[in-house]
Amino acid sequence: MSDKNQDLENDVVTADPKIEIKEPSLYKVVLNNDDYTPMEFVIEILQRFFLHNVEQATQIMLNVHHEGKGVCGVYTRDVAETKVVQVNEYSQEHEHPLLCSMEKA
Ligand code: TYC
Repeated sequence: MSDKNQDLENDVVTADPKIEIKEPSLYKVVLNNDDYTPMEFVIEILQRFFLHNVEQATQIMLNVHHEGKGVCGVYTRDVAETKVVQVNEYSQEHEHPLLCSMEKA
């Protein structure tokens, strides 16, 4: 089985028993805390890449700051991978050590 097919795992029952549909696996995109990235920059990331409003973004940032990590959003694998790359590139361009990663949901 290919890697991508392992991402299809949740059976969906259809009217026709011969037809088996699998839903894609979901992944959490996670922000990790650090001591140097400005809080305002993290809030900007959460608005720019995850479309949170400023209140949601502030809450998620503070949760990461206090708990060590936090979920920005849940996506299919390709979307999650793209967001991780975009956030890490944007943080590097701005010379902040902010780290974004993903975990199976
Ligand atoms: N801990 C950082 C500070 O005090 C803020 C921060 C929050 C950094 C969330 C990263 O994912 C993060 N400036």
